[in-house]
Amino acid sequence: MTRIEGKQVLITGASSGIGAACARRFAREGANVILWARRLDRLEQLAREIQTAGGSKPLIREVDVRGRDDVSTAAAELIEAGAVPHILINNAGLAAGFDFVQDGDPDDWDRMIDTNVKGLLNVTRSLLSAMIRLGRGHVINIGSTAGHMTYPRGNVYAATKYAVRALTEGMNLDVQGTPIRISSVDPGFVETEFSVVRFSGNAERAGKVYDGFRPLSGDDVADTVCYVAGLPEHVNILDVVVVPTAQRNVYVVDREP
Ligand code: NDP
Ligand code: 8X3
Repeated sequence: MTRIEGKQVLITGASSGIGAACARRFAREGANVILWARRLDRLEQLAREIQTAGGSKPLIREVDVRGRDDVSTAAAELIEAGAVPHILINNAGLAAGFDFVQDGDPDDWDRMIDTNVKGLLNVTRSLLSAMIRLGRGHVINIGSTAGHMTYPRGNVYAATKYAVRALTEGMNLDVQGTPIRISSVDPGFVETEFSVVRFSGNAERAGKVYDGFRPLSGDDVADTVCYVAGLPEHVNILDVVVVPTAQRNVYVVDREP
């Protein structure tokens, strides 16, 4: 029996990439996973896959983390049903565009700030009080190496991930006096749909981001998240940075020619 078995684990942005990998991994560990994202068809497919592999039936719901009312309603339903997550993985996020600030599209800025920062706040605020009332809970924020160092054209995306780092620190202070744990897992390059989304569906351009080296997979990050979540309750990893071996800092990468 692992420390994860039987726990309720809410994963935002579970329809793809790191979130979907966490869903599969936590379900395999015996957790009851609760999966939120905007693409319900993807969640339905993932839920079927998890059940076929022997996992418990996931609770799925179409939730846009930017919609404060929608998030509150979805969270209230979980609380009402006695399904307050033991573990909340704040993963939903994106990069939109790759421009200098002077050329940037303010709509891209809004999407990133509204999702990566305000979305994370919406979800956390809707559930943290219930976790505190129950005297248990672990919030794991998915940050980024871009929350530790910026890179050319990374401006607003990096700013959102710096904000996630500040929120991890701040939330940890906010739960002072409770047994709640707040952690951050900060990956470097992970090959998911992230770059396809950033480049508005241009898969060829997205693929070039990972040319000449072996990036992390969603499963690699899920391993780290699972490790952080599975530690004894008196142990908390505040922040872990996980990168491909070839990645030397946020933008220096050993690439095969
Ligand atoms: P993907 O694009 O593969 O997955 C992003 C997920 O976020 C999708 O499931 C998407 O679901 C969901 N999402 C996006 N916007 C919203 C929204 N408004 N409401 C709810 N869900 C939303 O990328 P990754 O798996 O790589 O990204 C996951 C997290 O990891 C992000 O926070 C990202 O910043 C972070 N990260 C990624 C790295 C990488 O190199 N890939 C490195 C470091 C951090 P849907 O569209 O169905 O709503
Ligand atoms: C995503 C990492 O460097 O591709 O957080 O922007 S990067």
